Amino acid sequence: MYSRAIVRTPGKSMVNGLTSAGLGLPDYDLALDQHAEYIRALEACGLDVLVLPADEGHPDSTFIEDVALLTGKCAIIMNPGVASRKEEPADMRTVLMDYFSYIHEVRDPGTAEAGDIMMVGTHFYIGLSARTNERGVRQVIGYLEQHGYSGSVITLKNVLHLKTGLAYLERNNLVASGEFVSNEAFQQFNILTIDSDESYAANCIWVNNRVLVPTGFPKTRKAIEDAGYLITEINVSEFQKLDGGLSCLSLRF
Ligand code: CIR
Repeated sequence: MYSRAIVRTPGKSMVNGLTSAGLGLPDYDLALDQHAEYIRALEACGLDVLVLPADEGHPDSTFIEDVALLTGKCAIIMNPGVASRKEEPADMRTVLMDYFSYIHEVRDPGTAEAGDIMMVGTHFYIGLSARTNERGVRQVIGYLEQHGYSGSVITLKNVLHLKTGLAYLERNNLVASGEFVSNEAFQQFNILTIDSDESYAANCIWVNNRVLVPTGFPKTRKAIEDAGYLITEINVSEFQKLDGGLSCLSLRF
């Protein structure tokens, strides 16, 4: 169960965020409303939410999931693999010191973004991607092993981050889309397959026995409901325009 989350308010500069979505520019005021609704949904799941102020110098900084991995025993501050996001983690040590005794850092030449890391109990699947390189993966696994955790590597083919196409819903249930559905590494899970026309919804999040899913993906909603979960739908259309999904918008711990 999670008790806390950390989010970062989007800045006006989000219109300059990185994207390959081809969905147009985000509407800033609508994004602020959607972000507020997201916070309310986390709070309704029982989380105490720390809201960090907007960081206008970094257009993608609202996607705070990418800058740290938070576990039950330690935090690992990431080293983003794209120039415009490189400095985003700068204030994370100060923020995390209030909650974690052990704080590690991924350092150059290693790069890693935590959107590429999926936690399943004490094991962490780490995507080797355009943003997370082999040196970064090795550093992350080294830190995790210091605390009794394990890690393994999944090489990505098409998606931005590992969790762009995967979400672990606890109780052995794994939401998967595209390249991950038939991946050998995941066949021990009960896979809830997401159709390609709803692939954006594969980025959903389990929060204390409820699953938050993006609005407008009825097949995904039904598949997750049928697996026995309560659902909260949240409209995050303005973040989708920047290739960001529900998981990217918070650090949950
Ligand atoms: C980026 O390209 O870095 C942002 N526009 C989107 C980050 C999405 N984060 C995630 O999937 N964890």
